[in-house]
Amino acid sequence: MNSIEDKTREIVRGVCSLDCPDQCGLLLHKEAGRIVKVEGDPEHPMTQGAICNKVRHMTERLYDPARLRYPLKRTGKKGDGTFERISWEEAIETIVSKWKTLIATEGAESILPYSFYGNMGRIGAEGMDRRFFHRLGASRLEYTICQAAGTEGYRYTMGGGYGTSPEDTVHAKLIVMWGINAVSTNMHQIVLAEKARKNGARIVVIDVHRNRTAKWADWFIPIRPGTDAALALGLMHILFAEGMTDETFLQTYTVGHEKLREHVKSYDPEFVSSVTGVPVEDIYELARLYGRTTPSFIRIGNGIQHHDNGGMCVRTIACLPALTGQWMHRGGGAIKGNGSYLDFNNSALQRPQLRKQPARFINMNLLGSALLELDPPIRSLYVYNSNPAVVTPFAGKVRQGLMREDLFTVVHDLFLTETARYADLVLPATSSFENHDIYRSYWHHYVQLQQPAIEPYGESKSNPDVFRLLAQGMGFEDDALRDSDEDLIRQALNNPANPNLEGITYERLQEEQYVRANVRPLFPGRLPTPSGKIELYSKAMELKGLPPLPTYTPLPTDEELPFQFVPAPNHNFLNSTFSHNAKHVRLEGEPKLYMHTEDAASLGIRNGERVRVWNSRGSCELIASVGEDVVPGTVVSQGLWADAEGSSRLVNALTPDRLADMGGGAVFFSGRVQVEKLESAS
Ligand SMILES: Nc1nc2c(c(=O)[nH]1)N[C@H]1C(S)=C(S)[C@@H](COP(=O)(O)OP(=O)(O)OC[C@H]3O[C@@H](n4cnc5c(=O)[nH]c(N)nc54)[C@H](O)[C@@H]3O)O[C@H]1N2
Ligand SMILES: Nc1nc2c(c(=O)[nH]1)N[C@H]1C(S)=C(S)[C@@H](COP(=O)(O)OP(=O)(O)OC[C@H]3O[C@@H](n4cnc5c(=O)[nH]c(N)nc54)[C@H](O)[C@@H]3O)O[C@H]1N2
Ligand code: SF4
Ligand SMILES: [Mo]
Repeated sequence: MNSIEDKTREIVRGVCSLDCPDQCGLLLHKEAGRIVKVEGDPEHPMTQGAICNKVRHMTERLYDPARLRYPLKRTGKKGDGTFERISWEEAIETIVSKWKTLIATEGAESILPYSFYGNMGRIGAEGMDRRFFHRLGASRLEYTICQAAGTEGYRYTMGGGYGTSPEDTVHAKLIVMWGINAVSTNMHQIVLAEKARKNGARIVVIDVHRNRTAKWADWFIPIRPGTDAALALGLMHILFAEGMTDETFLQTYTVGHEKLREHVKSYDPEFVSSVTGVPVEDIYELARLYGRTTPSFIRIGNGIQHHDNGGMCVRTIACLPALTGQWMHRGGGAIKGNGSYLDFNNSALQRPQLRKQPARFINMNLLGSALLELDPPIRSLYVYNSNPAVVTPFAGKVRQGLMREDLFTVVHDLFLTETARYADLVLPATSSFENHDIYRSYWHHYVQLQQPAIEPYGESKSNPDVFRLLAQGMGFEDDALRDSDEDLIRQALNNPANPNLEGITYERLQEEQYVRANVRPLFPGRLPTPSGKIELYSKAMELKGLPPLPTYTPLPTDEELPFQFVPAPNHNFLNSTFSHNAKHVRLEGEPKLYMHTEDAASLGIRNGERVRVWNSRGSCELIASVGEDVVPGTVVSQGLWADAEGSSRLVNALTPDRLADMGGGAVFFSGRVQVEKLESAS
């Protein structure tokens, strides 16, 4: 059994459902049917009882007075947030009758589901929902907002989301955190790196911002945004030139190393320095440190791939460990994401064959244009597990789309988010602790189970439950739309195509809670690339019209404005989750804009003053934090803040909705802005 009982209280095991690589094991302390405390489970092999501050305060969110309890219908203007209570029967009937009419008049493609991973539970995020929308024939969403560009880039090099086993990284002697703020976003990688450091490892951080992770590192290398591929190529230049490569590994396990050797001759350290702003001596020092240290490990973050050239940047960095043969050493190599090791049976889970006709795909990063410009138009939007009015690029355009009177919008969430305020109908969602679901990390190798730990809050329902009701309302008779949560879990786990999951059954998860997939070292072995090897030269890229060798391409001109704007995540929120919860907002303080002293001085801006940040797309107001923590010419904000009365903190008002070089990815960090001082209150 996975519950420990005494007379008054109960502790049950749980999983953190947030979109975070660590996917911690939790202990949920219950009293009188409520969760009163959330702690880390010391028995979880990877997370070992440590959890972040955000989730330690999870009860503040679970029982926040603002949490939605019942379905709502809009009574005021779109965006006003005035609603009245209705019953679930009325809500489902309204949706079904609206959709039946739309399907009859304009076709099912006029309906667009919009979701992401606000809850990582697989059957809630990509199970019954996918089945339902396939059967409905709705337009199809491309899930590109997070890691799409980098995932595709990494795949060209390595064949999929396969990297170093995180537990092995304690053996590394050099750890490079490249474009990742792991102290905030992957805290157990920091725990492991700290152990490695005790054994003599050196920690290097490469970032545009001296963030929490950079402050903790042994060596922080500031770099200009969007230039990391040039730095990686400069390192390769030196590795080849100074004979620090592992020729046996290159011959045995890579393709294209001769071509790469020639190609990187043009990336000499002087040129690379002029592009990246990293001094020539530092480029040499880093190359020699990397070339002479074994095992060395690179944690590739999401920051570098949220740029126009992000896919190629990740593909390029992913080539580095091959040059020195790091994959042969325990703890050596790289992690971008490890999700592919734990692939569930997606076709059994999602049932694409329920779709009777092909439908158009819509890139989620282009939601604004999709709502405003598509022809034939989208007439209905169904949002769950996501808050697009805050998280999408060019969010002003998204909000303009959401204002359309003729757009029938349904939002299923735990809170009246900014997106929900534009909805015609709002449906209350259960929290993950009220649900039955399975989880797989995209960093460690454990599969985890969440069984309902508490009753649904108010009248809230889980995602699969709502889709089962909608299917019934639509009159869909398919068995697949009636499967229980447990059926879905069993079907997802049964994946003969992925031997790593062999032996991981529902029963075992019930008993053991955390089950490690049977992941083995990548080498010696064959990769799922076309050649079976690490592709330093990629034919597949060539066929797609991409440069087949790792290449640096400068960012395109966004706008002729002085600053590169990098609106990254913050410590106390998880994307926009927690931005509605007073406790977490207090912990985070104010939305800041980090600026270099010289830049601030040239604009007459002093530390702590309010500034307006703007470009042609929009504007927002932040508090200047002036110092030496960002490279000159770059300004950094942190966090996706909830709307505030009277001023805009919507950083995505400014971000471009161009697509990255690969995967249709988002380019949140490639926009340019101007900054100006607002009249100070004092
Ligand atoms: N506390 C917290 N944890 C989170 C999240 C959160 O919002 N808050 N979000 C979760 C999600 S969905 C994700 S995808 C991950 C993201 O977490 P990370 O992988 O850490 O990625 P980001 O935080 O987007 O960016 C990391 C760093 O990239 C830097 N950066 C930006 N541009 C460049 C560049 O051109 N070069 C270099 N070298 N650095 C650059 C930024 O300054 C930032 O410090 O975190 C997850 N965990
Ligand atoms: N400027 C800027 N913008 C960014 C980023 C950035 O770094 N900078 N990061 C981007 C990245 S990497 C990502 S992943 C996206 C994330 O964007 P989103 O996936 O939209 O993430 P959240 O803002 O956390 O919103 C998730 C919503 O789902 C709801 N939710 C949670 N559980 C459930 C459930 O079980 N059912 C239902 N129906 N709802 C639920 C939560 O209450 C919350 O409102 O943001 C992107 N936006
Ligand atoms: S948000 Fe991340 S670090 Fe925090 S408890 Fe969840 S999985 Fe662990
Ligand atoms: Mo993400």
